[in-house]
Amino acid sequence: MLTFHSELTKRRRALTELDGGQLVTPYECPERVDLVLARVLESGLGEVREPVEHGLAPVLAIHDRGYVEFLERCWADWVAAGRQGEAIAWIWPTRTMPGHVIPQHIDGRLGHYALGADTSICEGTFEAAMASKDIALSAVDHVLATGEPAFGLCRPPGHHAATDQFGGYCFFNNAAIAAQRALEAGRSRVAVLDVDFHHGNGTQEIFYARDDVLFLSLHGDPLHCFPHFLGHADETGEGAGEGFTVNYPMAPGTGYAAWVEALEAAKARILEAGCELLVVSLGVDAFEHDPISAFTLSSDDFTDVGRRLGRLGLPTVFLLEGGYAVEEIGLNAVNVLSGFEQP
Ligand code: SP5
Ligand code: ZN
Repeated sequence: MLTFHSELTKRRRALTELDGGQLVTPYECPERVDLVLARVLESGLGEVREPVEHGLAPVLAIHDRGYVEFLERCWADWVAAGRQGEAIAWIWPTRTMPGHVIPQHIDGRLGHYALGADTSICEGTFEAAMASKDIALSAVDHVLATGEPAFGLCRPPGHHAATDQFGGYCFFNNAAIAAQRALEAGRSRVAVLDVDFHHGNGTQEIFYARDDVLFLSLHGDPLHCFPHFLGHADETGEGAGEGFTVNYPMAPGTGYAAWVEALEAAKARILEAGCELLVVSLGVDAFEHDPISAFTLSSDDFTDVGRRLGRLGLPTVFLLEGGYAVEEIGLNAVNVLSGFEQP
């Protein structure tokens, strides 16, 4: 299958992540892209292409305009405020201080538009996020045009990004932007299947009241795992979207046998709902050696995941999300893709 890749994704090279009360080197680093690309090339998966620029219109079909403008200006505003480090949110609207007016000060704006403190904004973040969504759009366009599968080597990832919030290393919701693109190209229902270890809170929020996108997520139980405040099994959609959000939270320590049962249940729901295209939010952080996650999938299990997805027989676009065991990220991601091609 084709891979879409851009060197521009490496324009984001954050130096800091607030983790465990310390500033550490971010888990979501540009080397991830090089390692996945290297594995794509050595495995002979197929041709690698540059994405086509799609501009902001497909972003604004999903995200709030004020949010997009904030992301574009954030680093310049932060520097203009005389700050030395990277832009990290540190005060938020809360239950007792809901904050119905968007502040003008950069500290208030950061809190308004951030959903966590794990994601620093640095120079180049907006450009990398633009390249990442162009990769997702180019990949889905290829699937729509040919029916053949495609892999978007997206970075930064997208599934934690909500209508007007960034966090969890995500800025633009690549999977949501791609799903919307497929609807606009005439597909009547699209499935977004999120196999990243973390719940895809952003994708869920974006489509929660809609029945044209079926969102399904297999993830660490939010009682114990990031993002902690969304992803419970009783969140099933609202209004017209009732029944079109499906969550499979699983306890830390969950292994492949239990995980694959959830995968098969999700596949059955995708077929039942009559989805015409599948967007896979392909995080490989369910891997047993992932440094920030808690499932125990092996590299061979990822091949089996791909095979099982291939048996759905749907036009499919894979978009990279998380995966932080940097040594093995290429192997694990490409195992899914190779498995898909030999179902
Ligand atoms: C796309 C994606 O996978 N985003 C995940 C964001 C998770 N950010 C919070 C990570 C907290 C890590 N704490 C682990 C402690 C080990 N030192
Ligand atoms: Zn993740």
